[in-house]
Amino acid sequence: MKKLLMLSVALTMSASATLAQETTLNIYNWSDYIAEDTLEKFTAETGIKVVYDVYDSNEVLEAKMLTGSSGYDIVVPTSDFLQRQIGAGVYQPLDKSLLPNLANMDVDLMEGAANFDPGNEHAVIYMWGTTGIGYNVGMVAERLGEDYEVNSWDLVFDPEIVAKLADCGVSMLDAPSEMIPAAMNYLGLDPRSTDAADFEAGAAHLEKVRDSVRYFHSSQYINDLANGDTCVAVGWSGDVFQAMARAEEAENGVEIGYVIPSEGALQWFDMMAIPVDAPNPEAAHKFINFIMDAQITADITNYVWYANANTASMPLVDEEITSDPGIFPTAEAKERLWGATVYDARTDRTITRLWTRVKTGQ
Ligand code: N2P
Repeated sequence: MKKLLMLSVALTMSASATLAQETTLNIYNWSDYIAEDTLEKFTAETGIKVVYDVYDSNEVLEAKMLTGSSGYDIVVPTSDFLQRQIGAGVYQPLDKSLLPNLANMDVDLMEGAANFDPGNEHAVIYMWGTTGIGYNVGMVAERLGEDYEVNSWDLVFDPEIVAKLADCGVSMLDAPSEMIPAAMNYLGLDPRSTDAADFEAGAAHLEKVRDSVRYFHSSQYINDLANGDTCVAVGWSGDVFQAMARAEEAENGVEIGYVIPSEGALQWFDMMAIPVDAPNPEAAHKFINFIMDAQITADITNYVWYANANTASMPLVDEEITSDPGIFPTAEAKERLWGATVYDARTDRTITRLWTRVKTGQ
């Protein structure tokens, strides 16, 4: 009897050891996009170990997703990319019975996300933001005059103006489906157009300012702005605010501003989703539900300066953030924002081809 009991204890122990070994969650998320303690807290609460990789480009993520067998349990595409990838059968439907914290989410914003994922069947909003302009207040004033008001895409798209800033360093996102439509919008074209001629025009305009652009990159600008190594960056809202915070912390005298230009800007949503071949979908659901906890999401917003879509978290988000129109745009500014457009494969190829030309001149 005693022997039998011991045997069953040994069996249980080895079973739980195997289980612990298996319970690893592989996450692939944007860089600079999570609070310092989020993963630690998740592991403390669930016992699930996390392996966390980062990217700074939807194209890079998409290539991995379309190849399959990425090994990831959670990825965070932007809504337009999400829709195209859902169409390609890349994601599994969520089991909402495992996501009670869905009740915390903002109904209107989730409805907006449902435009890309009907019924919110595959994904939950992680964070959202805008694509605008970060700038070094002092360096720009030195070059354009104290009275120059930074409120327009002129800063990067007017060839004469951007040429005056080239010496202090101008960067643009390496994000063709954001940069080309922004240029189209500047030319008075519909930024949501899918007409090849409009993309040609947008790209041709980018080529006119390209000589004034030091680099195209989607994460390097945070440190460069913060250190005063560059003075203007087309960038994502929270990332520019992180640059602001880093400069403040370094007490280096660098003052950064972020503007949603008066001509309008892209508003995007980044979505947590579970690949169809995720090794550990159960842990993935636990993670999505954990992120939707009011305090956890508030902690992330307070650290990365991105807006979230979690109504319950709002009272826990710093007032400095909720009241900043660069992070939570005013109703008036919202009217000037446009949503992401989902491109078919052919349009996507056009954009990729034009982007190579913009970046390399060929
Ligand atoms: C975080 C960038 C996330 C915004 N660094 C891109 N959608």
